[in-house]
Amino acid sequence: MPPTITAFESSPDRGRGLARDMRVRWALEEVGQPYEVRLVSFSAMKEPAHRALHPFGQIPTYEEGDLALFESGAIVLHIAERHAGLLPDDANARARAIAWMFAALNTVEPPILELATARLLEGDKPWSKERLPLVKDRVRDRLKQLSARLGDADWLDGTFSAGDLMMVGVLLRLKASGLLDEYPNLAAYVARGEARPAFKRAFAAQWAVFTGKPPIG
Ligand code: GTB
Repeated sequence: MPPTITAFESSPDRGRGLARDMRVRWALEEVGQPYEVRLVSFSAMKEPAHRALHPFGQIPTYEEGDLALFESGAIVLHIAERHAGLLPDDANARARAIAWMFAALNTVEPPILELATARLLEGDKPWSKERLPLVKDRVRDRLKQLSARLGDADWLDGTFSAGDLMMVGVLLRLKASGLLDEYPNLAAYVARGEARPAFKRAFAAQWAVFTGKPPIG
């Protein structure tokens, strides 16, 4: 039986691939594992049946036999550990790839989420105009540091790994903001991730949920 993941029945991003099921789909495509998707509505996510899988009433979840997981990072790590293709064989390189996964989720993603909150949930507050530039600068700080580390390399630590998958997945949220374009090597890094056949297959699958059609182009 293939694993089953959950995704938004109706994604607020209108199929742009920004919800976190995209990372899980991408990881499964990279390792060549088939999977099934159960679509859940916002209200179903808060019901006891879904909360039994995800204590915070969110997507994505992952069910495989008697294993149920939540948290996109934990799910991608599980997939990467069980199947070849996302973590190097060398023990030290493997540990570094996992460190990049944590860096993506724990160091780079928080200011990006803060920016989304500032824009989407606090945009109408009287102090919003004053705060937004500060929040943007916190994102820039992280991008500058990441850009310096990546330099002219294709990937963060040698070959493509789950660390890159997670980092690209996190940075994608910035595409519409224009901030990524201030760091051309990061914009090119994200484009390299998006150009991977496994990314394209994952993107097409989540796009079809929203549109009922394959992506254009
Ligand atoms: N830390 C958890 C993980 O990494 O898995 C976070 C999971 C999470 O935030 N899930 C969101 C969710 O279920 C969907 S991805 N939200 C519903 C709820 O909390 O009730 C976050 C997301 C949502 C929408 C967009 N978008 O529209 O662009 C992007 C990302």
